Amino acid sequence: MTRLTSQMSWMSGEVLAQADTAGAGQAAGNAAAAAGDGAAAVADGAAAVANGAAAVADMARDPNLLIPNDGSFWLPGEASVGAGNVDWLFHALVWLSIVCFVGITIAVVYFTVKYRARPGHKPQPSAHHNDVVETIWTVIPALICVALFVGGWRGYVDLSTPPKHALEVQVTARKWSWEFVHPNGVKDSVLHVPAGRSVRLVMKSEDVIHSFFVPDFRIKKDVVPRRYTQVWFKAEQPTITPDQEIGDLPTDEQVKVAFVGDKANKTKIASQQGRRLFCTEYCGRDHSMMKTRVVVHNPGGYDRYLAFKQEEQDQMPPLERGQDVYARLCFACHTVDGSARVGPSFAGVFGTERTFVDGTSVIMDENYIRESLVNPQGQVVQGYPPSMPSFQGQLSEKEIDGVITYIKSLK
Ligand code: HEC
Ligand SMILES: [Cu+2]
Repeated sequence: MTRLTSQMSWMSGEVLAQADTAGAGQAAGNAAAAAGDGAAAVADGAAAVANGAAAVADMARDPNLLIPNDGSFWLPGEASVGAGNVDWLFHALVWLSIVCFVGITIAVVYFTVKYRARPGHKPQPSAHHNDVVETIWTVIPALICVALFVGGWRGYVDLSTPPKHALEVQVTARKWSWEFVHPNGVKDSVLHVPAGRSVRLVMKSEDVIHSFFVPDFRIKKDVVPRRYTQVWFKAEQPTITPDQEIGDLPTDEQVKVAFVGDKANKTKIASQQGRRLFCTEYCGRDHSMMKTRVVVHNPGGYDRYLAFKQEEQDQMPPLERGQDVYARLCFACHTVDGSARVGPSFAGVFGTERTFVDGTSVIMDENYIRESLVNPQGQVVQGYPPSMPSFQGQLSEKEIDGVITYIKSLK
């Protein structure tokens, strides 16, 4: 049943996306109307609905999504080893339901007509019980249920036990994006994997419950805060052709720098097609935007992708790096637009006086930001809870420099 529901939600994903945004539009509308600003509410609502329509159009148009035509009425094409088992069970359930439904309906209609009340007909005596018939109608459904259970159980066990030596990718879900971290430290918002190799995803959430779903691979797993969940898959078919892969990185350092700075590779990676990947647990306002793709590489392509990304991330200018860190780690509690979240906003604070709960104060400079990161409980800003976690040992020197540059840049 869960599988059935999941597939239905997969099929109506675009409708849901629209419903989400329409709902948000309505909520915004209500709030504004309550404030006595009817016209603005209508305008807001209309804007939200227009956004929703654009989002749906976007999803349909996304040229990077690979949606081949080998799917059936019920399911998209199978793109992972083991997807066949899931489909077999799904079809067995569907056909079983159809056969039972049609059979029972025909019998009901037939008996209703045959034994209908009419003049001259008395009620027929009915048998008290019949051991043979009762045994048959108990044993056969029981066997069918056991068979379905065994099929489902085996699939579940298979899904929760990744093969040893699988490639491991760390996944972080947050409102409203996915982040994938590869063994060499490369971070990306699109999942890249090699073809023909088992991939194990170790997943966690930074806020609410999300759910990882790749319909073509038939894998789905909740991503939960304060706990790791895992899922694995093995995709045999690359989603791109060999000439859509980037070339080998040159070995000479100087050439390498130029090669990495070259926008062509960046563009090439950004346009590599992949299979649909999205969050399938309603997780707040922009849930429908929590979608990306899985690019499956040809032999060697994954390693070149990793090498390129690593060089690129090494050479990232401080401002971009700071922005990157902010989006990954600070965004949940700090805004850059002046409004307070859990902690104070980063907008326009550099160089201003900060007052702490113990009454002391200091002008925010580079050292103060560094201190806030490694020892946040040392100076707690007045009006805020002492709830900032320490990032000591979790951020590199380069990343701290980046954060400082970024905060300074926010006027
Ligand atoms: C779980 C919430 C949380 C996260 C995540 C978090 N902070 Fe904070 N941060 C706070 C709170 C609460 C305060 C205010 C209390 C205090 O000073 O400890 C604060 C204060 C600060 C201050 C001092 C601000 C001021 O106005 O004086 C800086 C700088 C800062 N955080 C930087 C960061 C950076 C950079 C990150 C990401 C790497 C980060 N924080 C992640 C909650 C958080
Ligand atoms: Cu989500």
